Amino acid sequence: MSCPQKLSRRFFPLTVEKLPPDEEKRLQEKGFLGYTKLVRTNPSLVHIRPAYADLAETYYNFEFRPDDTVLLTFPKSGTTWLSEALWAVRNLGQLGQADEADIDERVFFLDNDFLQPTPAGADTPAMKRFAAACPEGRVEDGVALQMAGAHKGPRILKSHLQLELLNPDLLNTCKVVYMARNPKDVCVSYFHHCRKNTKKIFQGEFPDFAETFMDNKLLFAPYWDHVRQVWLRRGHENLHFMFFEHMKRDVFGELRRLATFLEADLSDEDVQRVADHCSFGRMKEREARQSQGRGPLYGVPGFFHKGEVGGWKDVASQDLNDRFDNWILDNNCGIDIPFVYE
Ligand code: PPS
Repeated sequence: MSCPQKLSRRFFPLTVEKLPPDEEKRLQEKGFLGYTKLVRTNPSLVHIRPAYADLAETYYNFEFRPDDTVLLTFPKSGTTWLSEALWAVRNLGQLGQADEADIDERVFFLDNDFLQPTPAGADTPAMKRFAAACPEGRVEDGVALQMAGAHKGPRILKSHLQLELLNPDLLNTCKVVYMARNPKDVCVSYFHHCRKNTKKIFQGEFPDFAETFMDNKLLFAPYWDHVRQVWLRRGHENLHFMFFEHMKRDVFGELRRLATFLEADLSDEDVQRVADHCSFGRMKEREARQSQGRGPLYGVPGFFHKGEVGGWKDVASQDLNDRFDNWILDNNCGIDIPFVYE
């Protein structure tokens, strides 16, 4: 394997700027203590971790290939579930491998280069794999990006980046799957993720978290731009738009439609095997085994929290619910994405 040559690069059409100190201060006052620094794109105001600033153009130029399968999601929308399902559809003959390697070793998580950038010189198993795959690679050019670039494929790749921050040729190049989840449950799931994270990302209370979500100040926000950019392109032949709630209601039917989109020739028995492989119980069990001795998935003990629809009702007051409903009305007006809330 060798690293790809740098071809002529596209100009990244946005700038990336630091969050103004008063906004940072406001986040800290609300309880966002783990990641006190963020950057955001200008003008589209996507909030990202600082390491993104040096890699924005590289992400924008990341080359997709016709045999790639790309999963895009806003965080907490069922990324891990669908990653496992996509991997299983593509690897039905070797499902046992999922017990050996966690999901990020089987599916390339492109965002790792700014979410958990590898320190240069780190002596970790991931760095050893990087050195072997990209002997001339430079850590500062993105380990995950170069590892993915060096893989001969077919690849499964995932990202939480907005569609418009990725290569403009993406949809015309390969199959893209988008999974959306209703914003109320995304918000609750995101809250638990940040509260339980070993990096103590958020130490405040749910109402402050929800306000920050609605204010588009959370990492990867704004939520609506993320979903809207893909929803408006949902008729594209290379795009398959899915909902978390539909998977909950009819996992067999959704996986059957997914397999058809992927042109995977699966029998009913195969589809059922995929469904079983990525069931909540199986995934939770697998993660519990794999996290022993090296910490939980994404630093979140109990990452597989509930995996339900409607968890919002247990944490939000009537007042907060009303404000959320108004926010949804304002933002969904005109695009009418048919979210399911219970
Ligand atoms: S992340 O951190 O952005 O990658 O999180 P993401 O994987 O997108 O979303 C995590 C939520 O998905 C739930 N989940 C599942 N639900 C049902 N079935 C399966 N198999 C499954 N796998 C993951 C997970 O429990 C998180 O939701 P909550 O509501 O927090 O439990």
